[in-house]
Amino acid sequence: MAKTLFEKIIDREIPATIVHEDESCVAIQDINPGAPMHLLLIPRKPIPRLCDAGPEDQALLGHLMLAAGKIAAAHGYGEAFRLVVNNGAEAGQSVFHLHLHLIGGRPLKWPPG
Ligand code: D5M
Repeated sequence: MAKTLFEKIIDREIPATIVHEDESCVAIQDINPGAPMHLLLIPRKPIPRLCDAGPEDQALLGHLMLAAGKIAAAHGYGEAFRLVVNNGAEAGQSVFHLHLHLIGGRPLKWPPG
């Protein structure tokens, strides 16, 4: 299987600004930020979409959520941030390696577009 874009970033084959790394995920700055903080939390495991995750991924998904809160706090936005997962092309997903958008630092409207 060809590596995903995010696997190449994790493997340092493509440059990115890495702001967090642990045994199961990496967080990078989004190349096209939509807010003062716009990070992508990427599991090392290349699950294409959230709907492709299985019961074996339960701990990993929980890890991503908890890591997101800690990373938001480390960036000064621990009390006000948003997590977004685009699942599928029709929902706006463009990179088919599961990732959580972690957004903060400006007022956020609801519902998103
Ligand atoms: O989100 C995919 C996100 O990935 C989108 O916000 C742009 C970002 N992106 C694309 N290429 C790069 C690189 N090279 N570095 C950092 N960020 C990148 P989605 O939910 O799939 O639309």
